[in-house]
Amino acid sequence: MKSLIIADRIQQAKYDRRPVVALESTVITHGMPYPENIETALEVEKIIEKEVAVPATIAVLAGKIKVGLSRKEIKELADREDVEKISRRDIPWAVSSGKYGSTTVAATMIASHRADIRFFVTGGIGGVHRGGENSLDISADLTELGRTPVTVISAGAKAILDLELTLERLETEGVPVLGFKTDEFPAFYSRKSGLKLKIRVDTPQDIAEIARARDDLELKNGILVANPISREREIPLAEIEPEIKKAVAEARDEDISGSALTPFLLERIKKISSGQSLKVNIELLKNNARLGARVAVSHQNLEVMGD
Ligand code: PSU
Ligand code: MN
Repeated sequence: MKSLIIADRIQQAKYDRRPVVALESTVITHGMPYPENIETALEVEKIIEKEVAVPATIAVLAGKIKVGLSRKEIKELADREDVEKISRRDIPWAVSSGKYGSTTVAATMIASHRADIRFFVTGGIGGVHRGGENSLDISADLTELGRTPVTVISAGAKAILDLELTLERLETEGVPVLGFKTDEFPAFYSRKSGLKLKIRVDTPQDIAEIARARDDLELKNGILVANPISREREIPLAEIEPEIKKAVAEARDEDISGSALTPFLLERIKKISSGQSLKVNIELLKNNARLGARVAVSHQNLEVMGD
């Protein structure tokens, strides 16, 4: 594939059968401000390395999808002002016109799958926006989870969304949603949403085993792991909800829609919460990186045991 470049160190890691974990880049360019974005992106990679797995941050660089950015490339991406947010629909255009782009959950899943990376860490996935029953603004992340066999480790879907409709849509897409040490779907900034999950898992190995059962049966769907933020760091739903409502109303007043909506809402909530939401966002990314690496390691061990 001439439009997809897999970094040598990632190819080597795959060859050596070491566990590799993919990371998205939209959260760097459109999800967090400078300089927290660079700091977090690099720190998250370090956390994965500490768990003895190999991090592979993914983005589009001058029209090539690159799997496994170097630290220098991560910094360059965060510094540029012409970086497009790339979801599935945008990939052919970004490649043919030589763009720089950061990949969303959907686009990162596609690239991970092409590079044979099975586990991918993010903050929160996109989902059905509030009012989505009328606007039909439903993130391509959900359809991607329905068709690409990558396991996504997240803190659930972003609280700016309609979480109930998001879960319904995931069910339709055939996506198992696994609550890590929880019976409830977390609400990104908060541990609880009031929405019950059917499947609870308590160890990384539980998750790896579910992924293996899926592969054994050649089911091609993704899996979503919902890993709640810690008790000490969460912003309770009752506290953040009025702030989200304010941001959603502002977006409506300013006619913000399409792919600009998620970045707009995240930025507004950060301002309204005086930066507290950003701190939580960083914390849950680190949390997810730790869990994602452990799942990849556990999965690798099961493969080696070969049962
Ligand atoms: N999670 C975050 N910050 C983000 C995103 C997720 O904490 O910026 C990004 C992800 O890349 C996700 C995208 O795939 O937002 C969803 O955008 P949309 O709703 O336009 O599909
Ligand atoms: Mn959208």
